[in-house]
Order: sequence, then C-alpha cells, then structure tokens
Amino acid sequence: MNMLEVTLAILKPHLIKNPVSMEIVQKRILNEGFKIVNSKIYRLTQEDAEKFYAEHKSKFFYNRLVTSMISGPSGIYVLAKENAIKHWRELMGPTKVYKAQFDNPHSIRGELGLSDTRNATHGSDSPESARREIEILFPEFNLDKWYKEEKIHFE
Ligand code: RTP
Ligand code: MG
Repeated sequence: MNMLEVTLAILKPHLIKNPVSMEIVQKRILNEGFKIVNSKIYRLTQEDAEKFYAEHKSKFFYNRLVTSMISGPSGIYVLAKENAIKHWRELMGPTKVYKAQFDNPHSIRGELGLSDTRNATHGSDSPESARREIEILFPEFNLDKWYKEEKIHFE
C-alpha cells in the first residue's frame, strides 16, 4: 500500500532573497513528484522561531539560528508524497554546508547553502516533527482532515 506522507519544508530567508534560487528549488520540488499542499511566503516572528527550534535552545548556534530565520520572509511549504520526509531530506543534503558540498554537491544545500546556519532549507525529521511544525506555521490547516480526504484519492 502506498503511504502518503507530509513534510514541512522551509526555503530559508537568504535563499528566497534570490528569485532565481527560489525558482530552482520550487522546480525541483515539483520535478521530484511532491504535491504542494499548502504554501506561503511568511516572515517568522521571534515567537514562531523560538517555538519551532525549541529542541535547540541550549545549543551554541541557537541565537544565530533564530536571528537568521527572522531576518526576512521564508518560503514555507507543506509537501506530500510517499516517503516525503526522507525524500526531502535527501534532496536537501547534509546539515553542514561543507559536508553537503563535499559529499553531495548537487544537493540543495550543496548548491545553495551559504553557511551552517544559512544552509538553504529546512525539512521535518519525523512524522511527529512534521505535525508539530505544521501546527506552528499553518495553525489554520487541519492535517487530519486533509489526510482523510486525500486518502480516498490516493489508495
Ligand atoms: P533542519 O532541522 O533545518 O531541517 O536541519 P537538520 O535536521 O539537518 O539540522 P538540525 O540539527 O535540526 O539543526 C537545525 C538548524 O540549525 C542550524 N545549525 N547550525 N553548527 C551550526 O552552526 C549549526 N548546526 C545546526 C542549521 O540551520 C540547521 O538547519
Ligand atoms: Mg532538524
């Protein structure tokens, strides 16, 4: 049976500042077979960013991460396909840009990442994270309702 899955993807502020980069990534999303369930251009508030990255609060990079994420609008997407979480993370490549450039130069981070903080994109790391992140950034979106309706067409 096919397992439809959703993930929350963010094209970070430095990436969407460049319309060409943004278009490249958007095309990639569609070419790879993701369905865009929901999307918006949105500037995270301090509160959003703190909630979103709560698990990293004690890390040395936390402040610069939050500062960078609220520095301008991001492109925020709910993406769906089979194995969406793993597939999107594979397309992004490793977190650290030097590693992405070395191990997977054609990944999104390998091509468009600028630093370990400004590493082009975000992707949920589990179904639970996807649900939590969607609730933070698309509070009006009812994921359970969407799954129920979509399942009819997908199975
Ligand atoms: P993400 O959550 O953004 O999809 O990436 P990830 O799972 O690969 O990485 P994670 O460990 O969750 O880190 C979240 C974000 O924090 C920034 N970071 N900076 N050494 C550093 O300076 C450092 N390490 C992590 C990155 O922006 C990373 O995407
Ligand atoms: Mg993560």
